[in-house]
Amino acid sequence: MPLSDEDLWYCKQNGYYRLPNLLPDNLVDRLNEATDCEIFSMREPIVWEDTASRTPAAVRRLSKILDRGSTYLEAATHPLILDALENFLGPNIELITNKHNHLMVRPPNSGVVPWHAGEHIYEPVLFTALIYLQESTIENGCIRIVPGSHQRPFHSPKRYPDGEFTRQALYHRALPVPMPAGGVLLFDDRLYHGADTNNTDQSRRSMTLAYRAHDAHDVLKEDPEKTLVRGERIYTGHPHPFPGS
Ligand SMILES: O=C(O)CCC(=O)C(=O)O
Repeated sequence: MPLSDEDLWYCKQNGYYRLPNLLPDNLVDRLNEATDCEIFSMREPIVWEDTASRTPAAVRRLSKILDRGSTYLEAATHPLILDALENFLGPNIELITNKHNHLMVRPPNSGVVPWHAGEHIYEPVLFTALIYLQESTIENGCIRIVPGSHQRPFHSPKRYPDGEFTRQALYHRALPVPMPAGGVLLFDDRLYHGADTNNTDQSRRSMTLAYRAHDAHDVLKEDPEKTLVRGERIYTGHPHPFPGS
């Protein structure tokens, strides 16, 4: 569904969009069941909270989530998400498999995600989707974003040295974004974001995925790290010979 001009203006200025509708409960339940199995079987690749204790309770992140069963791809290509992405990326959308493509498990006491921007300011290409399998709250360390920071000057880095971000004016402009289970948050991957410690006794699961517009100037159409999820891989640059020449 196309966003109103005002919503589109607001989201482009601020760099994020929170979908008004939730994914269906049945899909969220199936994602959680699949994730229980992945955690229990400790199937690599995994990022551990603590590499000294490789137990299901120490699984911080399941990597390569799109290789772990069709339910994850079903979520990643859900029409609610692709319809919303069309507002920012246009009609030809690719899902990227060599960026993000993971599920944050964030078990109890899971440590912070340090402040960072996913892409350099001169790479306005990727949109990130966070798909929530469980509710995300201030207490369990929900994501914090700096609205508008995707339009910062070129010289600001993707990451600041340890602890330095919290001394920047940017940090004081950050907002927490609590989300319900089944909620989806889209943001320009250049936006500064980070997440706090999970101070509860439950996990806080969310999938992190990256999307981009099929590039009008991509002459090579088949890239194994890009899956076309909507539209077509058309060349819209200058045709040669130019019609009528
Ligand atoms: O919500 C989180 O824990 C962090 C999300 C994030 O920044 C990521 O997955 O790259």
